[in-house]
Amino acid sequence: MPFELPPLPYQYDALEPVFDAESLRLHHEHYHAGYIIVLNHLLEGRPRLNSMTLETILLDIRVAPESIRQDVRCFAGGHLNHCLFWQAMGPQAGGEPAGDLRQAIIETFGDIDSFRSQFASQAMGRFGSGWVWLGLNRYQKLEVVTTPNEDSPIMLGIRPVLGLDLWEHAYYLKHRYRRAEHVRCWWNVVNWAKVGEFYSLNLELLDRRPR
Ligand code: MN3
Repeated sequence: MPFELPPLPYQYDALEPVFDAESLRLHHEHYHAGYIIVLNHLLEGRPRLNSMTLETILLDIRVAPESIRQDVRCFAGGHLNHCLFWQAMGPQAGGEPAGDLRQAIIETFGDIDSFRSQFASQAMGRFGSGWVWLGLNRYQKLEVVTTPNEDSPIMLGIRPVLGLDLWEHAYYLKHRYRRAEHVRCWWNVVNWAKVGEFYSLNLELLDRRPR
């Protein structure tokens, strides 16, 4: 079954003024949709790859034949990264994490502000295009990591629960070159309830996996 562009769980103007409607539409209808078109083309007529989840492929990218390996890495990663990105945002969101996720963030980073500043400084430190992530490592501990291009944190053994797109296409219309402003404003649309669900879900997955 070819992949399809999942609709956003909100309207294109729902994240104004953090993301203007035009940026969000282009990002979803042009960039994300484009990744899926190429991904489907790459996987066409390859039943072995098609029988695997994208996570499985990215965990060991060598399962993809060398001739398409680099492209699969980019476009499978791009599709997964954006799926998580859209879902972890929402209108009337922002605020602070709650529940188990809040506890884990405080345990790992000291407090919520220290987490935010570590996330922001890693975002600023990622040269060129890429992503910054909050994710769970195989010891079920939270980590902030960045990835270049469309690499998935899964390739680093990190299961993502929250990610921010650092490509200029994510913020250039609104913030121009000001990545720090993009990161700072973005906290206002983070859907912490959803991120909390991803956290619990991934903890469970890691629980079931033999170590
Ligand atoms: Mn993007």
